[in-house]
Amino acid sequence: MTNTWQDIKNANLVLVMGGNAAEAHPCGFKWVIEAKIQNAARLIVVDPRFNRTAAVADYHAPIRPGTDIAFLSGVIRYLLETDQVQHEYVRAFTNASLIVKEGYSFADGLFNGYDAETHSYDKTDWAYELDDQGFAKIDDTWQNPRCVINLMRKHVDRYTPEMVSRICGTPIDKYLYVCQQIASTCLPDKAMTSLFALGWTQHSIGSQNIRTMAMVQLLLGNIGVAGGGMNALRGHSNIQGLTDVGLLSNQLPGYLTMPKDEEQTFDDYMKTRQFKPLRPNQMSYWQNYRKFFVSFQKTMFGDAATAENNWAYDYLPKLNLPMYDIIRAFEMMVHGEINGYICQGFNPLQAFPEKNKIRRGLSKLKYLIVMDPLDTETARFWEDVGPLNPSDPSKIPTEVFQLPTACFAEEDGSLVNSARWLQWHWKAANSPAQAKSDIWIMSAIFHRIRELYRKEGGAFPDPILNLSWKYTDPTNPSPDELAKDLNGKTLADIKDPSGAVVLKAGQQLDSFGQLRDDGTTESGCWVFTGCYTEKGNMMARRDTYDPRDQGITPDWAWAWPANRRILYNRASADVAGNPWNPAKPIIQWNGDRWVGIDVPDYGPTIKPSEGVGPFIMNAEGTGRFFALDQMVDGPFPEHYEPFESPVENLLHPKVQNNPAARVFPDDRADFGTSADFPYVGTTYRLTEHFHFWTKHALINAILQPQEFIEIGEVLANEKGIANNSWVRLSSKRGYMICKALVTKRIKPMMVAGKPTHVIGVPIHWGFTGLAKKGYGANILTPSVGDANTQTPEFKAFLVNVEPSNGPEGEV
Ligand SMILES: Nc1nc2c(c(=O)[nH]1)N[C@H]1C(S)=C(S)[C@@H](COP(=O)(O)OP(=O)(O)OC[C@H]3O[C@@H](n4cnc5c(=O)[nH]c(N)nc54)[C@H](O)[C@@H]3O)O[C@H]1N2
Ligand SMILES: Nc1nc2c(c(=O)[nH]1)N[C@H]1C(S)=C(S)[C@@H](COP(=O)(O)OP(=O)(O)OC[C@H]3O[C@@H](n4cnc5c(=O)[nH]c(N)nc54)[C@H](O)[C@@H]3O)O[C@H]1N2
Ligand SMILES: [Mo]
Repeated sequence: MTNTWQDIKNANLVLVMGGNAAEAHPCGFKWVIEAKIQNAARLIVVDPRFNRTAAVADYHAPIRPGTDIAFLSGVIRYLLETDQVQHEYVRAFTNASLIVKEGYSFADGLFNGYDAETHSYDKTDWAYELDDQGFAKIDDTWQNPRCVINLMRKHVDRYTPEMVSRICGTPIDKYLYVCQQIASTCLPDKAMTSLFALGWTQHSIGSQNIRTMAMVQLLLGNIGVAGGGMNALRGHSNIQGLTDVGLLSNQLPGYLTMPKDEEQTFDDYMKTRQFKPLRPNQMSYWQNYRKFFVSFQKTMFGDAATAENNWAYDYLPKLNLPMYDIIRAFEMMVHGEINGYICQGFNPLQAFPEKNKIRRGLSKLKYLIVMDPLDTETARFWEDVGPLNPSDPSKIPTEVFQLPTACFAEEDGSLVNSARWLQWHWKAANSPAQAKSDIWIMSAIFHRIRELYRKEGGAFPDPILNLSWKYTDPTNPSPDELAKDLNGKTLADIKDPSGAVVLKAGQQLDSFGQLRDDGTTESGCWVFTGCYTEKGNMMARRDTYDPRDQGITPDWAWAWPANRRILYNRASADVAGNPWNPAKPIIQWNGDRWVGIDVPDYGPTIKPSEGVGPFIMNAEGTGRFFALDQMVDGPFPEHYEPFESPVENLLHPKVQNNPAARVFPDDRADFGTSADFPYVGTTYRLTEHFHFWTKHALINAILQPQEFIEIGEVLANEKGIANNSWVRLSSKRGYMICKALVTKRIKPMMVAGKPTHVIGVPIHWGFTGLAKKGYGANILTPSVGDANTQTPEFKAFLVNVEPSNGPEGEV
């Protein structure tokens, strides 16, 4: 979230599109209700289904899964056509006026630089025109046709209301009503918040879905202000923390990035990371990359990271692919390229696409280690492929080790929530029987591996032998010690230019501004610096003090970065530093400094006249309509059909799908067509279950005991399917037999002139636990990765449905 949960109450319009917050975030959703009560906010839901959020909304507009870019590009066109944009904001805080290089172009569904063989783009020309000093050229008059604003206008021109309606299946009047409502927040004192989750991410165009809405929000001046923002409602309690500490294979902690194969030397690595400012006076905060990186290496390798060995740069692996995501890991297993797998707090047999492929992969492993408090389907994959297809374990060589772990409630620690708050929690119970904490188990594995390297040498033992491990109890580092590591400390006395000691050696740091690139500081994750200081554990703070009652609670836990609650808050004030919305100011310039209720984006004495932009991580200091080379599939978003779709791409039939999405060759053969599978399947969760674990709890198992699908009345009538009867739902990849819930909440949509039916598939059932056995939704879903993140396309695929006699006959 750019903003916070509490801040939602400041919105005038809450748009839930690409998620189902009432169902999946019922606790945080109370702030939407507060917005309605306290601020007379309207709630609009754009979703294929009339879901539980729609049930309490002021307005619901249906949309075909996988078509949000068309919808939102249409919104951008509408805002520009009707001139409902916040002009001063757009000019000051976005890249609208910057001039794009000649080489950039877009035609017939493809951007320039496409290589059909590698399914990837050469992004060199997705850049600004630069002047002699290396600054981006600018045209404040917007006359130059290559100004970002003009290129954007041209790009979205094709998304007329008629075209949007034909692609999305949203009736024109409903679409235009949503456009009007969104446009009403272009006034400086009005804000819309965008709440989204998997309805946007789980597509082959997932990242671009989000970008399109970010562009809408920039046009409206809704980023950085109270009640505004791009608010990703995140999943597991600590999934935000997972991204922050860099657990994705292409990341290091704090959004530093893994070295690539072609970056064999430290100099090569640094060359492309310390972005120089692209406009005069801009911060371009990544200029400090070296300080963050060196401090990280000091945490990892201690005294073994020295200036002489380039801070142990050689110890880091070099990535030879964009990333080793999970779909790729299973692709490699299937081909025998991975033969051991440690599966910690993860149930891929249930959670990942093409269940049969996941199972094939697991069946080829030499060993599988499962660290989980529960008996998961993945740990028992050899027993059963679904409830009805017992397999023959004697044919599966994989040796499975189950290591029972504690769960979060049985340990101290911190969780990072969607609002970037690091909240400390305290152990509530001891773990049962032989269960051990993840930290204990990981430490034990580490010590044994290090012992083996010590004894046997091996190809390159240095990183393992020199890993810094200075914990009081090396067999079980305490959560406090680990948290202090992430925060960071001084390793020597730090002196100012006059030689006076400003920070003594061994002190916990207060802010990442103190980090150095000379080896005198360490920090495991620079964005967390400030969470555990000499004053103590800031994450454990529980003061509800809220100046101005605007949902900024500076003394409740701690938010990264720098305890800033609303990112880009410099943009909450105009060019001169006066709040756009005087009723809900966040920060303002008082003539000497920035004052207000939140921590400003940059130093409090930097004058507005210096023109430093709020988007300090971007080298030009502005928000981006044109994304430069940051997205692999285009600097502007473009509508592509899901890989399984009931219609041709109406904009450019020859480029049907995202040309840069990731599909492995074998998986292409597993796509079905609408001739065999005429309906759109989409998968989602229910309030009563948390994925695949709560079926182990009796109460939840009783609340939602059995696998079912949701199907609209029209289709049910056509197919002779009665409510609560058995059906067989199939895709090219598999089938499930389950109960049908016939509902008014899903209606056919007119797409490209023909009625299109959506079938809803909740995801929660499997073959362990107390609920009735189920096949699991992912028996149906395809292996396709979003071009930028490789998130699977779980939300739009093709299925068929038929009445069935139920599972009995097949057992
Ligand atoms: N009770 C409960 N809460 C949970 C979870 C749980 O398992 N149970 N899981 C947690 C996790 S890990 C996550 S990631 C979050 C997920 O939170 P959400 O993303 O809100 O959850 P989903 O149920 O996947 O809902 C997606 C919504 O998007 C809609 N949708 C599908 N395709 C499209 C599309 O193309 N466009 C639009 N506009 N909408 C679409 C679906 O109809 C559905 O209403 O929930 C978290 N909260
Ligand atoms: N078709 C379809 N598939 C989906 C989705 C969808 O919308 N549609 N959503 C996707 C999403 S967003 C997600 S997040 C995934 C979820 O997929 P998973 O993360 O695989 O699902 P969970 O059941 O949450 O599994 C987490 C496991 O962690 C264990 N656990 C809990 N606490 C601890 C702990 O402290 N230590 C350890 N070691 N283990 C612990 C739990 O017992 C549980 O078995 O599913 C994905 N799959
Ligand atoms: Mo998730």
